[in-house]
Amino acid sequence: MKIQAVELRVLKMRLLQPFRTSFGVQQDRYPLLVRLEIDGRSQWGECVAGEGPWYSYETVETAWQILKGYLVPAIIGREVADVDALETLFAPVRGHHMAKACIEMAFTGALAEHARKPLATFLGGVRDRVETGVSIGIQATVDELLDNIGAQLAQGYRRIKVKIEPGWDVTTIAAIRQRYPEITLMADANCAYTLDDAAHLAQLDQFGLLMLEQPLTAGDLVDHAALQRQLRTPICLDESIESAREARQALELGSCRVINIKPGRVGGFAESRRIHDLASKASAPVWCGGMLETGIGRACNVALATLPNFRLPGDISASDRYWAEDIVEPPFVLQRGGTIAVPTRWGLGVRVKVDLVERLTVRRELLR
Ligand code: NPG
Repeated sequence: MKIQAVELRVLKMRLLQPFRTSFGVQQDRYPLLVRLEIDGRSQWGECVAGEGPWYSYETVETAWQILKGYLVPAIIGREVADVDALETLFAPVRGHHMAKACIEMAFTGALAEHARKPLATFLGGVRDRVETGVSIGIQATVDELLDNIGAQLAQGYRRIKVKIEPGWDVTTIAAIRQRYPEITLMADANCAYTLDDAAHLAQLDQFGLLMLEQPLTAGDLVDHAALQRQLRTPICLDESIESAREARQALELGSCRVINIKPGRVGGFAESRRIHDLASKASAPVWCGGMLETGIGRACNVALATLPNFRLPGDISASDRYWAEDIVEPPFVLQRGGTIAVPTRWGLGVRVKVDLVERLTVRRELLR
């Protein structure tokens, strides 16, 4: 597989609703897309880095710089036989897993297409639809949140994740449980607490949450282990798990009982697979998170979520949850039982609407 050229683009896309987390509010998304030219064909990938260094130290700007300065020069004009070879070429660059992941995923899409298989089948997936939940940002009032949850349930979503932060946690979750006693519910703190909040967070145990996601700061596996010992609610780690190494350490230390795998966060599909297998061995379920992706990243997430140990619904909502018009065809739609169908065409499985991408592009560079 010869990588002849790589195009980088940043798009500007307006989210249908602003998304508020403990990091702040997001209204516009600036997805960084890569297009690999391999054997005369285009393969698209999406980088999940955010606009600022809140969720991760990586940003759209740093990813662009690392891609242009280091990762693309390492592969351009080269025969790259497989993902192992690609990972070896990227290994000298420390970290920057989001920048690496978009190339790795596009390259894997090319391999799947070459093998004449849908991405999910190529990765070893075992299902033709994936269960999906929805992630609801922090709202202005509890009533608004309750109405929003009602609307998502009416649409067919089966698992509700709400964002929490100090001041918007125990009483908010109590109100949700009172209105919706039976729903599958979880909370995501995006690193907003410290171990000093353990007794406060333990009050969440009474609400039967599916899990509490990333309560403490990202690098802190030791304090997460101490917190997990004080909670009945399973802790799920997201920001803390940048690669299989942290996954192994977290499982060994007891820092979590569940892992959120985002292929775009951990360096791509191969590293996701390693985390998936480690968790499987430790009898810890995994699920696929989301980063407000366009249909390109979503197609990757859907494919990954077909692996056997993805046993919990993902943050892989339908395209119309995010965008007035997605940049892929067909868009992802919510189907019976709160599921999304896995594309069956070879490779990525969806067609990129190049004209629309062109119109949304705010920055572009072709590297040869
Ligand atoms: O549906 O894609 C989605 C969003 C899911 O809540 C979600 N993502 O912390 O997992 C997260 C959160 C997030 C989104 C974080 C964007 C950072 C940026």
